[in-house]
Amino acid sequence: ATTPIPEPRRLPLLGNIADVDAENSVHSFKGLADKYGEIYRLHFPGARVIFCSSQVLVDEVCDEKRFTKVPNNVLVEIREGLHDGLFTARLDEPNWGIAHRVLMPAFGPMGIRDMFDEMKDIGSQLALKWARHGSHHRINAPDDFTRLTLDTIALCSMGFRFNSFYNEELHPFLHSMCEFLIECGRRSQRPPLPSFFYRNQNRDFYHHIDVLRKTAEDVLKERVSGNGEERKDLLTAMLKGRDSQTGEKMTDQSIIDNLITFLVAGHETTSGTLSYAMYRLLKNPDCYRKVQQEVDEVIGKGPITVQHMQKLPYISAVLREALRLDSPIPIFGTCVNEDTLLAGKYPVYKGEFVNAFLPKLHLDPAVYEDPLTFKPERMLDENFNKLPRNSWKPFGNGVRACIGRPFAWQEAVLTLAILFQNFNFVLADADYELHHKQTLTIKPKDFFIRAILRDGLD
Ligand code: MNH
Repeated sequence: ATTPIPEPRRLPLLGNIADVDAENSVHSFKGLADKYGEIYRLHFPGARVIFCSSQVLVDEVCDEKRFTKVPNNVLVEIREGLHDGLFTARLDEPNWGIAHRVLMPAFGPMGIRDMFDEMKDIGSQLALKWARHGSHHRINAPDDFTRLTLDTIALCSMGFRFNSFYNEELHPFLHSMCEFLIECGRRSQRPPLPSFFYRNQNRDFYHHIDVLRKTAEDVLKERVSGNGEERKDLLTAMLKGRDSQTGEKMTDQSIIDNLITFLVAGHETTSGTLSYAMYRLLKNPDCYRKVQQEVDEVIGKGPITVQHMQKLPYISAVLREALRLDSPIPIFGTCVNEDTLLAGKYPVYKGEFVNAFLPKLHLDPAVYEDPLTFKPERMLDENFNKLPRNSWKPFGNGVRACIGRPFAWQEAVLTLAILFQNFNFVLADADYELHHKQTLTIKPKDFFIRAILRDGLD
């Protein structure tokens, strides 16, 4: 016998639009999961979307024979600018396979180690800024972590320095990228009126895409003309690499798509991860002390090296546990290949969208004891490796999982190591309670800290 998937009541034309807060849809989806349980279906004009919130259901959705990523919703809008770049491509588009195979080695352990020195360069700029501001300065942690992650990905992917720590104003490329992403969000929410109604917005939208693509094209041309050719970065990997399967090289257009993709996919996510980790540590003094202890014992006061990165298991566990409680990308979407039953009882139909909903998956009481409590210990390797399949998914799934994961991991571990080696931290507002700001990703809202040099005189 089958069980129908619960569906909230809906309006004739608008479906469930009124059930979802346009500013904070994730919060609405959470509330609906509280009310309707591990699975529910929403209807929107032109699409039906199912949300899965338990490990048992998400585990099935991760079966790539039955479910496939098809860019949906805001990804469709981002495709206007980034085309079949890795993040926004359909799986059957040839450029996805070519770019995936060319880039996998560059994002592997060796490739990432080569980027350590440049990551440390940017991390040191962050530490220097916080040291100079002094212990009374209110630091907007998510803002400065975003400067860090943007400057890091731009430097390591194409040798470009935004110097965000030295400018109050955003670099024109970054300004256009922010405006582009904000407008992608709006476009995915607005009613489908004739384009005439949106002509001003559309003109600006395509102007920002032009700025992004022109800047990336200039960097590409400069590199091809011989400057910086000896760099070991992602641009070099894309220019030199050949697809192991077809022998093909990436086209210039595909290289430009992916350069911008790295910046889009690689900055808010890593910055959100660092912000959530910092928040959790400040709310859990025992864990905070263990991080400081680990840094002092493993690194001490000397220079941080790439060899240290494998020797900080507690910091890794902190990052994993922070991502469990708050995943910057809280949803990944798939599409049903053929009519099938979920959990042997819920019918889903070919072409329907099925979302894995991480804010609930990651609190599944069948997997996580005391799920609301921050306990990095449960994420130490010996425990982490024993978790049921597909119960921790902040990096997505299968061949469409995050290609930048080792990059983000090294950057985040290194940044926490630099910061805890040099500073003590306190909340700038002792009574701060976590709120989320949702853009393309989610990150802490109005989260301010103070940084006190450990051996400083101030
Ligand atoms: Mn990343 C895909 C999360 C850092 C580049 N990333 C994904 C997906 C998730 C994700 C989830 C899958 C999305 C989907 O199924 O639609 N990414 C993260 C998180 C961090 C992160 C939580 C940081 C922590 N990502 C990075 C960094 C880069 C990057 C850093 C670049 C250097 N991510 C990508 C790319 C894809 C992706 C590219 C698309 C991969 C593909 O589909 O082939």
